[in-house]
Amino acid sequence: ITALAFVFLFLFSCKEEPEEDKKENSRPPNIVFIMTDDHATQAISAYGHPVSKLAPTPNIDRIAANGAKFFSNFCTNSICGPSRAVILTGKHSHLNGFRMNGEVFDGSQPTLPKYLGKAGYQTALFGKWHLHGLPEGFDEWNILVDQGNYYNPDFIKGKDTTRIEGYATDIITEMGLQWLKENAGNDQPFLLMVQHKAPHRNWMPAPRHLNLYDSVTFPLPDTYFSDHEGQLAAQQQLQTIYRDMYEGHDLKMSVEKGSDSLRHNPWKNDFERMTPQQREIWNNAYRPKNDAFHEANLKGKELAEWKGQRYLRDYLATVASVDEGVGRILDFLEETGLDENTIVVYTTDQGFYLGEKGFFDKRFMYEESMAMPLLIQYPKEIKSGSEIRALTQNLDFAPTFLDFAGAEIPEEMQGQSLRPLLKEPGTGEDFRDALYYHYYDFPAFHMVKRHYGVRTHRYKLMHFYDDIDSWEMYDLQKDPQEMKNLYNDPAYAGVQENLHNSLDSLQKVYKVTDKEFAQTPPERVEQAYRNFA
Ligand code: SGN
Ligand code: CA
Repeated sequence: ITALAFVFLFLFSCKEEPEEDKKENSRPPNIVFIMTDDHATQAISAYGHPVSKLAPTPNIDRIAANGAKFFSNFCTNSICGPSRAVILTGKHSHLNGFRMNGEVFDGSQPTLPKYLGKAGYQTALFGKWHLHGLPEGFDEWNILVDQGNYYNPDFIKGKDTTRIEGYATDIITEMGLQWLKENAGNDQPFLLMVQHKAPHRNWMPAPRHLNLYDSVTFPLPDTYFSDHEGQLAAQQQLQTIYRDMYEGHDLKMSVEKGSDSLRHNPWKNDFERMTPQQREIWNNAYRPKNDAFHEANLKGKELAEWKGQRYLRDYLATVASVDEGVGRILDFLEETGLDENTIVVYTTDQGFYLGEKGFFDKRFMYEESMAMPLLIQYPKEIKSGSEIRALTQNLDFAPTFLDFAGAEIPEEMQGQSLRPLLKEPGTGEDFRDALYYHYYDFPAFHMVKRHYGVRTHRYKLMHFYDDIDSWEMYDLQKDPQEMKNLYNDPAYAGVQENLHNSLDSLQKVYKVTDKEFAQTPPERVEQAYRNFA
């Protein structure tokens, strides 16, 4: 009987598939890549951080529920343009040539859209580009000028620059949806990149979200008032919320009670480009809360905490429209049945601080800014609710997409396809034991020193160089907040030696040469400290 059942099963599984299904099943998957700018993992409720519980992201969380959530995904260089260049090339910054924001991306080099184009994909990109120079290799694109503005932003399409009235996040979502409506039904598979400005500085929420979190008190991190003991580079940064944020531009504080004029606001354009009607809605929302602030007459620690709250409320309110946009795209894919054969990715260009160590911004190799949220759904190959703990990086994105597309992964790409992990997450231990990181953007905004380092599952070693020479080492299991620098602690001598060896070998593997360790002339450093203070 068993044998008969087997024969039966065999015959059943050989049953001819209808032509249409066959075509659909053998067709490579579409890829919808949604990337925000500066979206902290702490602000995505699928990751369960206390802040995100008070400002949930139900739509972004759908991707985690439908597919996989990465717990140890990191960037190679925690800053905007460089992360984007790594994603496009699958190569570390020193090989793709875009080490820091001020540089210009060499668009003639091979990139993901070009490889996918050769593999028969149609490709499109909308929103933030920030690689100075125009996108190459995409069939269609429409990009924000430089960093982009939240209100009525300018977009570049071909040779034209056009101001589009409305709210950046909504406009970019709309562009993505419109493109899907017009092109997703074509014969070719597609890569669609939807790249938001939000929640980048200066955190201006949409009109409908201006009061969203006014009555919520967010937990500020235990490390909010850290004095950075044993952390020389952290002592010399300029990205402390209560010291370095601009009270007008960033915190939207008014000069006095009853006034709508902002305190220090060096880039007037963000507010001046609003329409009178938008500005009125804005002022009506902020005036009462600013007046209440003036009445409270806060000083010292209380003032620092008030600034932390204002920052978190605004930041998280800009996330709300991102989440709505993700919901609209997922709804569209589901309604059209496209979700079956589409890989949907949610990520951001790098992590961000929500007050940890007193910080905003990113750049450091500490966890909050090195980490990148990563959620991927693809019902055909990824089980819903998968959890992936392997050490992965943005370096792996391009190889992963090429793998799914059935295209060859070029030898020169330095990342690894995540496809095997997505199919079978396992413990992730054997995927990789160490990650390489290298940040170059100094002297620049926020004055975070140049540094490089290695992160393993448990430890981290980093070296800050250029105008300083300072090592830090952390035991992430015992000290996840990275507060106790263990470098040269005799109890960790063996660990330290292993990390040094691992760092040396990663630099060899990734072809890091001596020219990556340039020294900035001291006068330039001093000048920059004056400029950015
Ligand atoms: C702007 C921001 C900085 C930020 C950089 C880089 N200032 O200069 O705070 O670190 O961008 O950000 S702003 O007030 O003008 O927005 S990145 O995401 O593009 O790398
Ligand atoms: Ca960024």
